[in-house]
Amino acid sequence: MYKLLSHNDLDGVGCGILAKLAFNDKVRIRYNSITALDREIEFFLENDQQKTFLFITDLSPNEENEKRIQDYYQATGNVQLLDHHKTALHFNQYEWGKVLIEDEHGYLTSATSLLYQYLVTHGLLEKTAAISEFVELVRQYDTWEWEKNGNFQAQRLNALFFLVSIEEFEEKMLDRLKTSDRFDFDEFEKKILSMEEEKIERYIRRKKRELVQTNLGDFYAGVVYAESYHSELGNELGKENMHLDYIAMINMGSKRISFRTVHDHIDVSAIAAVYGGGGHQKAAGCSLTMEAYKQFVLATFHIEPIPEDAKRNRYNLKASSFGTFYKNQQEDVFILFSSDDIDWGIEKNNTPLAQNFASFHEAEWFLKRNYQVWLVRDDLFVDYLMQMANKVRHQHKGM
Ligand SMILES: [Mn+2]
Repeated sequence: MYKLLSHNDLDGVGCGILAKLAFNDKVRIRYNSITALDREIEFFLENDQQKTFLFITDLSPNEENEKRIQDYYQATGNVQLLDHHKTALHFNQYEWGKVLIEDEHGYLTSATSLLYQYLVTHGLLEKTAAISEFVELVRQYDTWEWEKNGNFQAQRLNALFFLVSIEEFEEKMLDRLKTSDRFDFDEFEKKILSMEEEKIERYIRRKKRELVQTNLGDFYAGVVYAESYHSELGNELGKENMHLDYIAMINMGSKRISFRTVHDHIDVSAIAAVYGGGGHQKAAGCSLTMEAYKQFVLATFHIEPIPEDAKRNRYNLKASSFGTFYKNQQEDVFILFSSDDIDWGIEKNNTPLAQNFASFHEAEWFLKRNYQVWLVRDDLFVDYLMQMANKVRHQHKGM
């Protein structure tokens, strides 16, 4: 018999599907949240016969269970942990641990891709085109590589995963992987997936208007309350707010925070670790501990969301040679300009700031981080220019 304890996300359930393909009814599977894993391990070690082979995928046991598993391994040899999280690398010290972030070809791994490789090399599962395609979609989704590659099939697979129950998803995928030559969605799935995509778009549009900006330690963070679509939302908010180091998405119901960054120089797994969580460089999470609550909820509760940059302007454009106009909540007006396209400067309420910048983006980054500004709409921009023109005319009359 086999027992698989895996994560309850797409990558974790991908492992369960592979295990069922390999072992059929000889495997029992439990999908767990990060916090529920240790209970399951304890239950397994207390209740299972020593003949059962234990797989743990996409999740890390705590220190106590690490020791218990080592004892179980020494007694039986029946354990394999497979993971790709940076925070799990210490399991490589055990014969039963294999944690790999990047494979020998330089591709980021996922738990599903690691288990696939394991099962195939141990002769437990036969490679097919359909299974390989499925595993690759899961890997690209989990590592976010799909975005770089424009592989929307991967995003759609994850969307489908959330549209149906885990049992239904498993059943659909098992049936497809056993019978099809290639992996694809059927017509009905394609229809509901396109409806779902529209729904996600509307959700993200609403959340963009709720994002607040705050300064925590050395970092500038965007904070938003969100229960769903964390990957899509965190990515979109991060890209629209490049001046923020990371986005923190708070789920009050489950008392958890998800962290996302779009920057290569920021490691959100280190930020999550401060509050006892973990994850990847660009995607991590932690429980909403009292400490985290104070910093992310209490300290940001009074902050107003910053309006989005105006999107449909024809005149007030970024990096324009006429200068670009911004405003903040205190009604200060900022003009970002360059007289020679080399040095960029900022005027605040007609008074130049001391700093100079090497590019428009650097100047805007500074402005957005320090003054919480947004690009104003054309009509406000034109109003402002008219006021200035009036002033100039009056000055001339007075002369
Ligand atoms: Mn994973």
